[in-house]
Amino acid sequence: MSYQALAQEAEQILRLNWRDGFTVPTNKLYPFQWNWDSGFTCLGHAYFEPKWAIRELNSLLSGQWENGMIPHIIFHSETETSYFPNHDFWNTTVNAGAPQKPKTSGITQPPVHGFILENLLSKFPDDAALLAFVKAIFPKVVHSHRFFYTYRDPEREGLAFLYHPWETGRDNSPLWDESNARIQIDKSTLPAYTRQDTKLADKKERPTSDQYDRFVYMLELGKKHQYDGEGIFEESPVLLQDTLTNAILIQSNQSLIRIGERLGLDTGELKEWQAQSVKSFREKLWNEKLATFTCYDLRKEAQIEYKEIGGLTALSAEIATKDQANKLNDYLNDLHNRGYYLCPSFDVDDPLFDSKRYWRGPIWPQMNWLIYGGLKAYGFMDTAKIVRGDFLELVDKLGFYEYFEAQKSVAVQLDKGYGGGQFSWTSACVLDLLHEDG
Ligand code: 9WN
Repeated sequence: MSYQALAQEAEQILRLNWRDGFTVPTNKLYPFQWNWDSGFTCLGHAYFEPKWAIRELNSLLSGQWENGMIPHIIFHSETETSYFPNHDFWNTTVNAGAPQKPKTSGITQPPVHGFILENLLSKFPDDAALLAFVKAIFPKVVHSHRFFYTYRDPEREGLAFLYHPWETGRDNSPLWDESNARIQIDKSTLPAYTRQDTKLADKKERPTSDQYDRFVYMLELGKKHQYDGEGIFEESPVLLQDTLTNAILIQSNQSLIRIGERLGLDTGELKEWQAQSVKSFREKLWNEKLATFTCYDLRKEAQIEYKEIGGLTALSAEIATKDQANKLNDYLNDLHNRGYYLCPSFDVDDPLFDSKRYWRGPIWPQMNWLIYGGLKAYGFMDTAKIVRGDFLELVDKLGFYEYFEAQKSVAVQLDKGYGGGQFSWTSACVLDLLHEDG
């Protein structure tokens, strides 16, 4: 397919997934607005309906809680029943600061919106409507960061913890396996539920039922503590300082600082958070033996020693030193030379690698977009080109799917990608990366 045809299809999909004010990640599998998806989706709107980006973010922020949290799902429809868990199951009325309408989930997702705003401003630097919008929502986005520093960092380390795997955006990554194993599921007390996802996507490409039991268990634990109570930190068997979420928080802090300085807005608090977060990320999460950044298990008080995609986001957030960045770049080049598409979501040499199953191996569009930017920032132009080219090749060959096979020898035998089709962030990342040099 020519680049022009790819761009046309990307735009068609984003128009198809637009719901007069926000975008669904894909038509059936995910019928509401998702937090970090909507941020990435704005990158695509910028190329054909820039005003949609403003509406998209306004819709997302209509679900913000008084404590600052931007929920991971905004249920703009209360009658849609094709997704589990729906708004009733979350029952966010347990927290007085949750909005009555729209209904939302009770957990969050990686805070991409600061750097998405900066990206939009770089595309339309003098657009008066965009500038006014950015000024108006700046305090709300800062407040969403304050949520992480207030409710998710009780020891004031500058590193936010997550307790629900859905919050990292990479739900069933092996990262969670050891913590998940601490949860004793008692079917007689776990609320009854019916999954909808496996009716709409291939079971082999989705999390297992054991993992879903744990997703529900953790949801109930959050609910018991009004979703922001101190009891979560005290009681949760799963407490993880995630590389990706903290790197994205740092990247967005930096974008907000630059925006604030340009527009004359207060950046004092952001600068304080940022200094501490960058320091702690570097000191606590780097693993010399694995030559990557790793997540930290607060219950076990140890790093989770896996090479996985979160470690690479230290490039996009420009946290890595030059030496650390060189090591991450070497790792990616080695994978490329061994016949893998970049960037697999999990260590291809680990027995837990599963090239089909969601966050246990496949390639994810928005991750390639992030890592492409990070490689460029460090001057690794050749690797950046591979990351961009691999993603565009996968979409061209296998369609606008949610995620993709990482092994070239397997991908060549396939006629489609994995998970949901006609996917919004895939389309948005295609549009944005097509405008970069090849
Ligand atoms: C749960 C929407 C979301 C993404 C996540 C991805 C997947 C949801 C699910 O889909 O998670 O939030 O039901 O599997 O893991 O990153 O935001 O695209």
